[in-house]
Amino acid sequence: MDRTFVILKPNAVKRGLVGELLSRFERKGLKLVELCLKQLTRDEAARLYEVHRGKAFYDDLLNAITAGPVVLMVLEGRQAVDVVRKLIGATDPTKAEPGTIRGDYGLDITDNLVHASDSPESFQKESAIFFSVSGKTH
Ligand code: 3AN
Repeated sequence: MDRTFVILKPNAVKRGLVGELLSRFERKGLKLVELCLKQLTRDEAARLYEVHRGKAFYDDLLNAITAGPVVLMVLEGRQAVDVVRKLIGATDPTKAEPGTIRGDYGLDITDNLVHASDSPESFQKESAIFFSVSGKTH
């Protein structure tokens, strides 16, 4: 079965949206296979956002994702990567369609509520930063 890796960003946790956002994924039929609350280290954040190193928004991105605890999860279901990308909506919340998470809950592009893998390869790479094969958190 297909899997994807999702992070509920610090702003989502701070605003008390964890239950609401989790329930959107569950109602869609995605199954939770990993779930944990964690304060990311600078090093973990740098590994997660390696592809963005050197971009103008890179430092802001690292500061935002380490600003407070996040919720990390692995979701399982048919075409999980694409399905979750559709549920969260466009990267810029001002452009995200109503009905998507980013379209419904926010305006900030840096702390845009949710991160989700954009390919099965990204899922493998990103989930390995936080979850070992046995499913235990590091
Ligand atoms: P997505 O999260 O939709 O996959 P990416 O992977 O292109 O988007 O970007 C990763 C993160 O970088 C986004 N979630 C957002 O927080 C931040 N980001 C992307 N583009 C910009 C931008 N133009 N200005 C500020 N932050 C950005």
